[in-house]
Amino acid sequence: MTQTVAEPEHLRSAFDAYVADEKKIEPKDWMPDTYRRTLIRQISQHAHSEIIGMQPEGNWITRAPSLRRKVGLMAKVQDEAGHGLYLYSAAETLGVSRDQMDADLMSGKAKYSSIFNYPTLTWADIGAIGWLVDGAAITNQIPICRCSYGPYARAMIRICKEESFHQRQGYEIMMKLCQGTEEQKRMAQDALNRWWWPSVMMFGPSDADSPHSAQNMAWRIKRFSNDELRQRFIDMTVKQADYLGLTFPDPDLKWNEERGHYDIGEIDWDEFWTVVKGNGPCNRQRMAHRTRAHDEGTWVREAATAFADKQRARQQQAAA
Ligand code: FAQ
Repeated sequence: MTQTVAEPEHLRSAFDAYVADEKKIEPKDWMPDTYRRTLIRQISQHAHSEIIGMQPEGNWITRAPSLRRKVGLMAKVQDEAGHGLYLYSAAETLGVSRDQMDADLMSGKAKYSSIFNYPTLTWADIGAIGWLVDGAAITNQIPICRCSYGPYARAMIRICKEESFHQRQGYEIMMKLCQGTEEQKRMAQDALNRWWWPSVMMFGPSDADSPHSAQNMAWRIKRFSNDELRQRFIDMTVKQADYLGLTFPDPDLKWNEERGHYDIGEIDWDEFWTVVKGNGPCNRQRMAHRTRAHDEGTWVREAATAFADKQRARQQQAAA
């Protein structure tokens, strides 16, 4: 990232010291332009991920196997819409408009998490998403509750509580399937087989190939590197799969006594970058659906704006 405006050195060093002292930056505080831009990038991508992430699960609301499962899934998908909204609001405090963020998503300029470009083929995928995708999301996001930017850190506290509930509902779906018939257990295993590697990839490129990590860690936006968080997720999840009686689609997965961690096989980074660059199994479908929903919501945005204008005019008349 290049700095476009020369920034006073004393402001920059005061900022660095403030952040190093674990103090929170608030919207009206001075901040380096690169810090502002990197936060807009990360928070808006995070918001887009929540909104696009509603699609693979929304696909199963009408086909959930019971009323209880339908209620749980609807609540989860609604929570994700809420997370998107807190995050868009947090990004707006940095001076970017919601319209701009929407435009960047729909033009393909802004990214969203690679994981949401995979299809949900069976009900077991809803269990696997809750267990693995929310499990990975929490592992990555709990440290963001201590992020140096106040509005992002505060939004993450509630989001993590809700994600943790989502993870449990997913694991409970997997548990029921694994305790069910042979066919149900096969569905659970098939879902783990398909969602495991994409979940491992969610943490982003390995540290050596992560251009933003060093600066983001210095600014206390990130607290741990992509590989550290990935390892934490793997170590936690292997034990959970053992309890379910499921196995991983990775012959090289094994405990490394010396490191005190599980080793895994080679991650297919070609697949990761293919998906990130827009050519995964569902990228086009996700964007077409999002664009259609945005267009169909035009009248709602216009009506809300007209109503707000009317209220404002009434208040001004009453005050005059
Ligand atoms: N997919 O240098 P780094 C959820 C991009 S929410 C796509 O390592 P950074 C809830 C990265 O943007 C899931 N792109 O970057 C839910 C950058 O590209 P850029 C989302 C990826 O920012 C659950 C380039 O690669 N979570 O799941 C991915 O330091 C269930 C270089 O990477 C967040 O957004 C990826 N997986 O670290 C909803 C958490 N990874 O921008 C529904 C907040 C990397 O230069 C159902 N974000 N890239 O063009 C973060 O913690 C960070 O932004 C990382 C990436 C860790 C994602």
